[in-house]
Amino acid sequence: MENRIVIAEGDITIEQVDAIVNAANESLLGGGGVDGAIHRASGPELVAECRTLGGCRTGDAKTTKGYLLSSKWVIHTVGPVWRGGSSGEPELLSSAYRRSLEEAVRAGARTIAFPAISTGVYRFPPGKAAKIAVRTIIDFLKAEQGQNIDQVRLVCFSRASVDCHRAALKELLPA
Ligand code: AR6
Repeated sequence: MENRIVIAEGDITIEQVDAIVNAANESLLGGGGVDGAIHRASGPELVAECRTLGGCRTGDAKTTKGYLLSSKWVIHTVGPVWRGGSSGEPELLSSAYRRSLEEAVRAGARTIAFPAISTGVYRFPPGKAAKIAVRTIIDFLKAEQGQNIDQVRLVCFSRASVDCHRAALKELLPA
């Protein structure tokens, strides 16, 4: 399991994986943060395909091609806006990770890179989010469906985010 979950620091748009995950909003029509970066790097055909999808509910995920990206697929998911934690935010964040992994398997992607969904504009506390991300990924990789995935990369945009994910991995996957 150890080498199937990798924590990296950097820009997800240059990841060499079969699929990258986008932390989108329900419109799927683009935005700021990692969503803006992915749309810029993929080119205008990405939003054109997104327009055909009819949006995406919070906690769900939908797949498009990657266009100018090196990854073949973009899996667009929508994490929850943090509203204090009693509005189903943990369950919805877990669902965003799980549905993205299901979409990866459906597309035939064996390597997948995630950003730290909901921890930017949507204000989910990074430590709590990292634990949910790592827990959900471990559970998925252990299950039968997870045998179709070789590697999940958690691509962090700051050192602090790397530290959160390292701590979560250490706690949830003791050596
Ligand atoms: N590579 C990897 N991670 C990144 C990158 C990048 N190029 N750019 C930012 N991050 P956010 P959210 C990190 O705000 O909280 C958009 O407008 C960032 O530091 O992108 O899910 C959408 O359209 C943070 O850790 O997504 C939605 O409206 C993480 O990615 C809304 O923001 C997520 O931050 C979604 O908010």
